[in-house]
Amino acid sequence: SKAWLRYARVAQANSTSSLPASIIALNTTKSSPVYTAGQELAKGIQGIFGKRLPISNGTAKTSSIIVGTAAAYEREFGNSSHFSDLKEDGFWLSIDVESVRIIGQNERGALYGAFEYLSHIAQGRLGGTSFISNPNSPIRWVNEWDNLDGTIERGYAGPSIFFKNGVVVDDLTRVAEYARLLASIKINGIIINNVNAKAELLNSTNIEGLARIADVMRPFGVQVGISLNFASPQSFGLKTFDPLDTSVISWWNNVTNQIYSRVPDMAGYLVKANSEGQPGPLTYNRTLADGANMFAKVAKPHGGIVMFRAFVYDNHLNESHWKDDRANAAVEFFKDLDGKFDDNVVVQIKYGAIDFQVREPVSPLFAHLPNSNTAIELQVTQEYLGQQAHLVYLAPMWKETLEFDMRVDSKPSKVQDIISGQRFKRPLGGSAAVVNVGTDTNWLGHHLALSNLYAYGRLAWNPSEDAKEILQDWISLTFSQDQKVIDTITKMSLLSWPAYENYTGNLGIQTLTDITGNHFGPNPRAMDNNGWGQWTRADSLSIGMDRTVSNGTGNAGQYPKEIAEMYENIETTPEDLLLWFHHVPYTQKLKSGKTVIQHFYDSHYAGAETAASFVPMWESLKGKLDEQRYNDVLFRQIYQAGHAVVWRDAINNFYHNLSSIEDEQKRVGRH
Ligand code: GCW
Repeated sequence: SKAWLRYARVAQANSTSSLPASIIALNTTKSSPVYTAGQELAKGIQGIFGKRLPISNGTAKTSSIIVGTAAAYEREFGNSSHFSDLKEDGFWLSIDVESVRIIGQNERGALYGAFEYLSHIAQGRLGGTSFISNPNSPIRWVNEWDNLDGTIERGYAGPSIFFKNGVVVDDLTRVAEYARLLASIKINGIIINNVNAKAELLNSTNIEGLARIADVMRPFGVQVGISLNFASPQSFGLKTFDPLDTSVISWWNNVTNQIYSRVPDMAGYLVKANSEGQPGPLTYNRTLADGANMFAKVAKPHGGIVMFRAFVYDNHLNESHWKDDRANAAVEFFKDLDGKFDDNVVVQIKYGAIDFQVREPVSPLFAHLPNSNTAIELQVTQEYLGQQAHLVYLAPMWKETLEFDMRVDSKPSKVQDIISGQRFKRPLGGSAAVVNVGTDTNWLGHHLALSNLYAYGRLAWNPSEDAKEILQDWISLTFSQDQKVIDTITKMSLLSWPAYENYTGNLGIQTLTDITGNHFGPNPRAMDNNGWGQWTRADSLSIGMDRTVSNGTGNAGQYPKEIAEMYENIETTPEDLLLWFHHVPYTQKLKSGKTVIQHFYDSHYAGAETAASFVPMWESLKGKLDEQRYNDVLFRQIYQAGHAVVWRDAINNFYHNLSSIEDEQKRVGRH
């Protein structure tokens, strides 16, 4: 449960001579993140150096670690020129032999600086340095899909740490531990319940529970928010939930005031409306913006934010219509609403055009909302990506999305600059990741899956960071600074996403899983003739979705001109998205000279082989890691190796049967 906050003794830290003599925390209120920072510094230094430093609020200037806000520092010690470039939540960290200064723009920033300092010394980086660190965007949230009964939708690490039997649990120890973990990666907000929300969350018992959760997370600078069920007023006895009805508005106003009177710093609301059976404003012929703005208006006086999900689509599509396309839905529903959202609404957009697949083009919606705040939605929980039974390090995939240049108006328009607000000069924006931690002691069910949570925080703060460097920091903090440990886990992790793509869904065909059920394990047949609109259009001759403007669903045309042209033309479409945008014969030649079908066969073998190679790689670390984690991961890697073979054979046999085309290497089918 310590994750990357182990504070193991480091070899270089044998001598404590380079350590200041005391910690000065410039706030002694227990709920203050600066107080937390003081405690955390003492704890970390004790672990890393084996020395307990006294914490004081004294004024000693030399030989001390001082942590506090810029304002508090200047009050105590006079003005400083170091802080002028600090942005909200940012910090200045200065490490010198006898003097460490950790100064936040606000209290939360000071805590972030303390964790940053500890991360430095925990990795044996004991040299002097001085720098300012500011976030790329203000919203760095996690979403938890926890239900009030304690189950978690798409959670793979045991039941909820927040809820049980319809109410908030009594013992919030794990919640506090989670807040600490989140603060250490600079996450500042959390939505604690499922977007498929229940009205009962708003009863008085649960509002009290929410307040208790906020109380334990507050010392870590993590603000709590909730998902709302749009029809809540009706569940509580009103005749309607029409967002323009005055009784509905005053009902929401009243509930919101109640919540904020108990949780004055509540982050805000998350809303999934008119999606997958959830209620929403369209029921009353009101727009999605009308719905979002109703919440925005009641939350605004309290400083609350409304995250409004763009995941709206018709889940009863009919595949016999060649032009039906779920990938078109978000733009169709939202583009005309641009500029109509209140300024404390943020449109939360899933990274891909459909749904958390192993490979998708960036959602075209990012290019259509220049007059709205936006955030990207990622998944740390590996819904379509092996559900933590498979190692899949996701930072490389997120980086591709964040760095993708949408070329809006033929100008540089990276997704990371759109969501930060920079590109379109928006005041708000950022990211949210669905995490779904559970009561398992290791939070996510697979020790190695924590690299994804860690990387999410790092990229939310600074998307320009390198996926490999983030990973190596995580390994060294989590396991060991032994070079072989770092090299081996790095190698496995960086091979893992391409391997998973190889054995689950090639060339942009999506994760070929059981689409109507639990989204785990191979089921290529289920990927057609479903109302969900996740289709491959595979028949005996050909495969792929024609999303061109000239002959298909027109989805390519939803992208800005330069990108649209790239996807419209089969020659310029990146091959890893070939079948996302084009319908081709199995015999279509790729740049490698292979046919599509042969590429399928070969990739599935290659992917399964890579997954199998993780086992001996991991075994080569025996003796270098504690036994429990060594064995836990070994168990998962053996499972992954076997399951990759199941994927390989299921998919290869399916397309072999369908196409009647032989594998050149005679591995597929019966011989
Ligand atoms: O991917 C789908 C999931 C649903 C989820 C939905 C959403 C919370 O299968 O379980 O519901 O997305 O993101 O709303």
